[in-house]
Order: sequence, then structure tokens, then C-alpha cells
Amino acid sequence: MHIASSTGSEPGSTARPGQEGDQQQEQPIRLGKSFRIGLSGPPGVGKSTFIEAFGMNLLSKGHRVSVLAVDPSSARTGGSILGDKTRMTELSRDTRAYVRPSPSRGTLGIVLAVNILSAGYDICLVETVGVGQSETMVADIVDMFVLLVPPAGGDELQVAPQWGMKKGIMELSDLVIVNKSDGALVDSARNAQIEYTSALKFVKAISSHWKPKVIRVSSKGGPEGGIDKAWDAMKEYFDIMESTGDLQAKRGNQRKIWMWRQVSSELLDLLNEDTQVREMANELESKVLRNEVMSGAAAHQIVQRFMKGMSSS
Ligand SMILES: Nc1nc2c(ncn2[C@@H]2O[C@H](COP(=O)(O)OP(=O)(O)OP(=O)(O)O)[C@@H](O)[C@H]2O)c(=O)[nH]1
Ligand SMILES: [Mg+2]
Repeated sequence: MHIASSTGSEPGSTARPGQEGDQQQEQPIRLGKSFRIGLSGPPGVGKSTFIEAFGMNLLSKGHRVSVLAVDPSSARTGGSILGDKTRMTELSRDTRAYVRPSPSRGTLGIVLAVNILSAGYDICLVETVGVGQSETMVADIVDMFVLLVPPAGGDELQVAPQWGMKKGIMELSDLVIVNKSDGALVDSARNAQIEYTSALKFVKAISSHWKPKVIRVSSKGGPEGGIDKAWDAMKEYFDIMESTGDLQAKRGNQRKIWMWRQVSSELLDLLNEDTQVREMANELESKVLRNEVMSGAAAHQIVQRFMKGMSSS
């Protein structure tokens, strides 16, 4: 990413006249696809609030921003994007940004959505709640994985600073942001920063060229809230990863991962469409439930049956 000063009226500039404010304009990111940043963290840590402030800040720098909220529960509950849109009011209204709800078509739908969003926007932010498997999945799609954590102790959610360690989510994180570093929470945010910094020392680095950082911000603190620091760290990461070739390698590996996920998903679809296999699988499922057949043996039988059907068709 070559960030250069721009007036907003140069070719390729995405800023609209009259919207630059006093912020220095930056060139859009031009690395094939956009810079994809995943943001995860426990419920209520302030992901949406951060994205609103951060997204507006990026727009003022001349970037085009898309936001995808990946909500693992959305298939069941109808999604919380309505809630997110009301939280990201400014960003949702701005024509230079695009806020999209969680795709319902499972994990591959998310990959597709991110690819589509990356086409028209040079920065794509993917929000995911740090519960369940969604963060691992998002980490396999994005260029940079950012973990938002609350100040240590005293937080209304009582999320321990070791939360990230317990969940193994630290191993995925390229940047840790302690949010809500404002008012009475500043001291505990500092403590969290210290604790996460030392915790990171025990985590194996993903890239030999990048050491994950821990910074503090207040998403509600306006220009004094440190949102710029967050972008500086992300920009630095992007530049290092790009210039060393690590980013291209990471994207290549991710494409490989998704190819195999697609293979598994298509095979499973085919298998489920086969009524004879389906019937047999139903029976075996009940037997496995009753512990009459070992799960591995049942799986083997299902696959064998499926392959027999394939070869005779
Ligand atoms: N003091 C303070 N409060 C914040 C900050 N950021 C967010 N909040 C508050 O924290 C609460 C949760 O914020 P959200 O942005 O909805 O959190 P979230 O992580 O997106 O939550 P989910 O999407 O439900 O997981 C809201 O009441 C915000 O106003 C901050 O920097 N400082
Ligand atoms: Mg949210």
C-alpha cells in the first residue's frame, strides 16, 4: 500500500469534493483486492462502535469502506444487522460506505460476500462476535485479524483479560485493541494493555516479519480517542506484509483452504442429495446415538455406500 498525499481530485481518488474536511487524503489501496480487516471480540466490547468511528475516519482519508457483519446466530435469529445499522448510523448513511448484513448461506456465502465487497471498496471490515467458530473462519478470509478486548476487570461484562488466551484467539490476532480506554476505565485499559502485551510474548508469531501489537483506544473519544493509532498500526502491518511477500503467501494459503472447504461442502451436498445414502445415514445416525455403532465405522459405511452409488451411475 502506497499511501501518498492526495487532494481528492486526482484520478482514482474516491473522495467526493467537499467531504475531505481537514484530513489529509490518502490513495486508495491497490493490491488486486482491498485490504480486508477482521474485527473480533466478546459481545459488547464495542466492535460496532469502533467500526463506526474507524470507518468514518477512513472515509475522511479518502478510502472507500465496506462492512460485513458476520453473525453466526443470524441464520437462526434473523440477525442483528438491524441493531448494527442503528449502531453504525453515520456509516450506514454515507454513500461512500456500504454496510452489509451477515450472509445466510453459511461459510462459503461469507467468502463470496467478502470477495464482492472487496471489488468496489478498498478497505473491507468484517465484524464477527468472538464466540464459536466464526473468528477462525474470518481469520481465514481476511488479511489482518484484529482482536478488540475490554479494559481489565471492572467491565460490565466481567470478561477476564485472559479471555483471548483461553479461547486461543490470541494466536489468530495481528493486533489487539483495548477499547473503552476513556473516563474511569483508562487505568484498567492500561492494565489490560500490559497484560495482553506480556501474554502475546507466549504466542507463536504468524509472520516472521510482524510482531502483534497492543494499543488502547476509545471508540467514543472522537479525534482524541486514538482511532488514528489503530489505522497507523494496520497500515504498518499491510506495508510490511505486502513488501515481504507474506501477504501474497497468506492469500494464496487462504485460497487453498477455501478450495478444500468448497470441495467438502460440494461433496456433502451430493451425498445428501442421494436418497439411498440419506436413508442409510439416518439409520446409522440413530445407531451412533445409541452407541451401537462407532462413529468412525458409520462414517466409513456412508462414504462407501455413496461411492458405490457414484460408480454405478
Ligand atoms: N465508554 C465507552 N463505551 C463504549 C466504547 N465503545 C463502545 N462502547 C459502548 O459499549 C456498548 C457495546 O457497544 P457495541 O459497539 O454495540 O459492541 P459490539 O462489540 O459491537 O457488540 P455485539 O455486536 O453485540 O457483540 C455500547 O453501549 C457502546 O456505547 C468506548 O470506546 N468507550
Ligand atoms: Mg456489534
